[in-house]
Amino acid sequence: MDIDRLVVIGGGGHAKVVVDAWLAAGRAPGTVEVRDDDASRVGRLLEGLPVQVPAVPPPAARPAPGPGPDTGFHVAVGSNAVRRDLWARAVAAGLQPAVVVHPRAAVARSAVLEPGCFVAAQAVVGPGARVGRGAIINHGAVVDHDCVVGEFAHVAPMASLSGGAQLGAGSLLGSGARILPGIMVGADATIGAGAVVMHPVGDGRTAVGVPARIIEAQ
Ligand code: JB2
Repeated sequence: MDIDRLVVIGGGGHAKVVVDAWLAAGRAPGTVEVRDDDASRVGRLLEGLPVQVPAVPPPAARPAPGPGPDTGFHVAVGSNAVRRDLWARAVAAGLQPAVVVHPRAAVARSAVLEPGCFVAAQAVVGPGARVGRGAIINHGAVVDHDCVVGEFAHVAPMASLSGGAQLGAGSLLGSGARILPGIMVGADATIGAGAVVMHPVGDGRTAVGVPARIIEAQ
């Protein structure tokens, strides 16, 4: 979806990154608004923009349908579970999800970016790769050729998936962690910062270290 106005849902650190990516593409500050459910954030400036409540804009706060700018929403919250919930609320309210890609990310022509995902500055998404809806590819992360990042997953800064690797829906690949070629990590899994995943990791598991080993829940 090509849009020329953006509603950013979330008013914390990740929202700053998303707003910056939007503005870095040369768009005017008046084309983006920031919304949060946390009333204590109202009026605070986020990258120069005042935070408004509630997170999902009520109909009266939306542009009238018809000719004029097309508006999309982007949920900019780091928690995969919260991001998924806010996404569902926004879609139920009739809003359209928008992909946001920093102009200095490198996304291959044959990569697929599903609705509402985010690709940060210096990130790479290789040929044939797929990034699921609502997923985050954070600063400097690498999603190599033919990899799959599931919906509402998060590839943290400087983390990487080598060719053909997979990260399941709702999973976190921690900062600087690596998944070696063709290895699969399941859904709702957590890979600790700096880990090197050499063997498959099942749904809901946590793996840490080099080589990565499964640890039980504390
Ligand atoms: O249950 C919730 C909820 N929990 C947190 N419901 C709703 N509606 N909103 C929730 N939030 C919102 O997430 C807060 O109101 C706030 O907008 C945001 C949390 O902001 P914070 O700055 O704590 O985190 P973040 O999610 O923006 O960023 C985290 O994830 C990024 C990927 C941080 O860890 C960053 O350092 C990281 N880069």
